[in-house]
Amino acid sequence: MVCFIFANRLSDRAGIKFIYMAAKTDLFQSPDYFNVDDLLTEEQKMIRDTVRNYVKKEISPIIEDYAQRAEFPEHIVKQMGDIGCFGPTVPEQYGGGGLDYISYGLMMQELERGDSGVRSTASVQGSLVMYPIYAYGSEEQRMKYLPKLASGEWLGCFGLTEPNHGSDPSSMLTNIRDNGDDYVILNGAKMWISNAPFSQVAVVWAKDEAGIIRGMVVERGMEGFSTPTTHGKWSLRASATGELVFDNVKVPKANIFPNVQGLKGPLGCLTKARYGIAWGAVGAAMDCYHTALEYSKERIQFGKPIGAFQLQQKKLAEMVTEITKAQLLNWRLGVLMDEGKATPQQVSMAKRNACEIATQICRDARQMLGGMGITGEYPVMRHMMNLESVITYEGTHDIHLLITGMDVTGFNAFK
Ligand code: TGC
Ligand code: FAD
Repeated sequence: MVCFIFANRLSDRAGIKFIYMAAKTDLFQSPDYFNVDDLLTEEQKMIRDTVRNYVKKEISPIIEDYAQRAEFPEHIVKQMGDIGCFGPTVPEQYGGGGLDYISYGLMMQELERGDSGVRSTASVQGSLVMYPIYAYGSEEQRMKYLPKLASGEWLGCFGLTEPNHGSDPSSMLTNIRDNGDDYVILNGAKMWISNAPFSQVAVVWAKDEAGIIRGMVVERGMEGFSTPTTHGKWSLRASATGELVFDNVKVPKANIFPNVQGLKGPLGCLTKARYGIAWGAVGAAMDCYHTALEYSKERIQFGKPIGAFQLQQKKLAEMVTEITKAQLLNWRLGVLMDEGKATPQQVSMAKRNACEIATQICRDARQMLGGMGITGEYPVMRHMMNLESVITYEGTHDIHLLITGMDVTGFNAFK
């Protein structure tokens, strides 16, 4: 409603008519230039359409307003749990969806078509919180946490990055000390943690006395554990970001993951989440392409639609080409994931490619919308700013390039 009034005011002032009002109803249609739909099963298409309809009904009408106010729409957590967006690949006996990786990718594509922050909430919950509990946890840990996380009753977060250790998490300082009883003592701080201010549980990575990285579940309410909110973001404004501060927190030894040690623990989770981002960023790109295409057919300058000018057609043609290439790359990666053959390096390439093309498409779309492109009347500027986080988190653009570089040359540029 707030946005609607804003639209009227803008239109009145500028003397412009209904072209701007069209943005109020989400009429998104996905580009599918190479009939990628033919590669999907009926079930995958149904899952994709369910999430698409959810986004149209529940996310698109509210998200601009929440982003403008830099507020997290907490109520969507339960909604996303209800439609199965949390832990779709986790087995059903733990509350997950038991689905394939292409279905998971399509879900992330549709959520991020709505907003990267909404997809972030689901990525963190499913790939960075539920996945490690499922893959590295004890049966007791699985039964205690997974059903509540899958349903959206609880929200979780993932603490790896520290104030002085981002791209290089192996140098982390957060640590646990064993006092010989049933608890370890956790000290340190994590920074830039999605979902942190609203989370009931945090999956935290810390070094033991031997310097070995261990993962554990820290619960809100444990004495000495706090989650201050990070303010002042120009990106992912509808997603809550915070710190995790541990001041002599007594964590039960029963909360430590028994089945993984070392950096491969958190990096294994990141492979799953980066896979979801590869699909998600394409969703944001699709939304910007669709918006720019429709606008170009309606906006008249020099007596004809701007879409009739060659320069604008070049932008649209390049957008749909890059979206199509990324769709096919993601689909093939999904097949490899389902076959258990995908490598982390392939996932890095897909994440990096999707972020690259999506940021460029959003910037071009914003320019095609002229002055209107900088307003919240259209989703483009919000996507564009969100993607500055997406291209940075889960491994920066340059880190993923170096991962590919190492894979093809055999030389490790990190060491
Ligand atoms: P390195 O010596 O290469 O590897 C250590 C061990 O890990 C294994 N490994 C992986 N395992 C699974 N998946 C991967 N992607 C893996 N990459 C490496 C590796 O085989 C080795 O295993 P082992 O058995 O020999 O011990 O480690 P390194 O210290 O040299 O670091 C390599 C580097 C730079 C690639 C890595 O540190 C890295 O990826 N850095 C980027 C950090 C990052 O992505 N942080 C993300 C934080 S979480 C986040 O951003 C969430 S945002 C969520 C949202 O809101 O959506
Ligand atoms: P730095 O590592 O300091 O990098 C700065 C620059 O140096 C980058 O351009 C980088 O590419 C470059 N650089 C670094 N090393 C090299 C090298 N070897 N060679 C060449 N260039 C290099 N983390 C979590 O643990 N959990 C979360 O939920 C989470 N959510 C996030 C949400 C948001 C909105 C943001 C912005 C970040 C989030 N992060 C989270 C943190 C994110 O993963 C880090 O920001 C990211 O890994 C980069 O770390 P950094 O910011 O410390 O940058």
